[in-house]
Amino acid sequence: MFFDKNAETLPRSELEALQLERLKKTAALCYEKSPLYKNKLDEAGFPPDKITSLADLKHIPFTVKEDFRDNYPFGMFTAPMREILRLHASSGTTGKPTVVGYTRKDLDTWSDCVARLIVAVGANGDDIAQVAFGYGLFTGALGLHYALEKIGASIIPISSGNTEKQVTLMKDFGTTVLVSTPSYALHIGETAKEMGVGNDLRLRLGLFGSEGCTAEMRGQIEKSLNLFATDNYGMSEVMGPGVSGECEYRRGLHLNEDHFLPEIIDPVTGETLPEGEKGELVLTTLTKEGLPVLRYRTRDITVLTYEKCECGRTHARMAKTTGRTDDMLKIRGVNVFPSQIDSVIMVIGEVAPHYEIVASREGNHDTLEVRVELIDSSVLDSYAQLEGLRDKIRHNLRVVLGIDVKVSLVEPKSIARSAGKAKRVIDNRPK
Ligand code: DLL
Repeated sequence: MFFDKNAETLPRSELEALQLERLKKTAALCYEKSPLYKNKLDEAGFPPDKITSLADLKHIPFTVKEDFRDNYPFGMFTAPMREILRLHASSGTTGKPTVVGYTRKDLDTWSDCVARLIVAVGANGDDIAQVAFGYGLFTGALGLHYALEKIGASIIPISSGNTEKQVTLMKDFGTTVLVSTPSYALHIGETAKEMGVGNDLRLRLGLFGSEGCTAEMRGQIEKSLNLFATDNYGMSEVMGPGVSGECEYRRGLHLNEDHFLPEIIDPVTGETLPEGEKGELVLTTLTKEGLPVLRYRTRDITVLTYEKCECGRTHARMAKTTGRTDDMLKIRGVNVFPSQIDSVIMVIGEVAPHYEIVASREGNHDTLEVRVELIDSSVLDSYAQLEGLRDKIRHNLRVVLGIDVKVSLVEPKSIARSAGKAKRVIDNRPK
């Protein structure tokens, strides 16, 4: 199903012509209205009038998260404040939040972009959608909210948290679509089971995103909530949700390429990589007015394919991200991505899908501990059973990671649940 079939199935030559025209416009807007971009482009000796093809993109300098922080709060905006209708912000682990602003047209484009993605997985006007993302400065809740409104769904703007109430309303209101982070969906599923209402729910579709979700974790969510789980991706700096999302075939996430121009670069050298190679995703906005970005380094690692999808969409697809360049833990010289650990834990039947990863330093030696929650605490009474389970997890982790990891099995319910993005990594090593 399509929200905007024409745009979503544009032949590639027409799409590229449109992208080039929009790229020129966006670069000119940045150059004219933003001292930051004027300086960047002048320093690179590449003012916007030099752009003649999409290949010229590589001459444009990158934009990074620090640019937002350095220009806090509104220094990156290219529209006057009276034209900015909405502000959102995302707080990182350090420093000032990144602040983003939207004009009326930006808000309209945003809800169109998200609407495309949710219609692509079958959401429609008959749905009752429970938005369990946190409403507020985070782009997730309002991003999905206005798109659901646009397609005519009935929205329950419950926000995140208060999980038992989530389950009660889900049952009483006959919620058919759940919108949340995948980790919160797992927690909702667990709570529904404890409340004994698992079989009374009418959920059919999960619109998840905002954090990684391995295939194994998706399997867990689908089993516990009995729904079709789909993934959508985005970031505040570029728009919020609505950058890319799966269609019903779930073979990668379609990028709204008429609004965002994607590239894959080598995160170390910054060189653009050819199609099919894995690297860091870089995005340029093509239609934004309030806060356009040129070559924003997302830090997310993925791979793009331009092959036409079975659903008929022509827009490039990105693979589910395998992690962020800044998520990666370097343990004794080996690169470890939390998603690798996730894929092991999620398929071990005796443990819950809740875990923590703790990196420490002993002398000059980095160590990694994975704390996993048991489903049944009686295992703790049997040394042989406990050791057997610990050995199995340790072995499976060694196969995937290539290094030895300490595995600790902890009491059921002892690892904190998250109502938003799960924070699974604790890095105690000195900086
Ligand atoms: O998380 C926007 C969003 C909200 C997307 C709701 C989808 C649904 P930020 O808080 O700025 O924005 O975080 C952006 O989250 O660079 C990725 O590292 C990560 N991320 C977002 N979506 C996904 C996803 C929102 N589907 C950062 N899979 C991004 C993996 C994701 N990581």
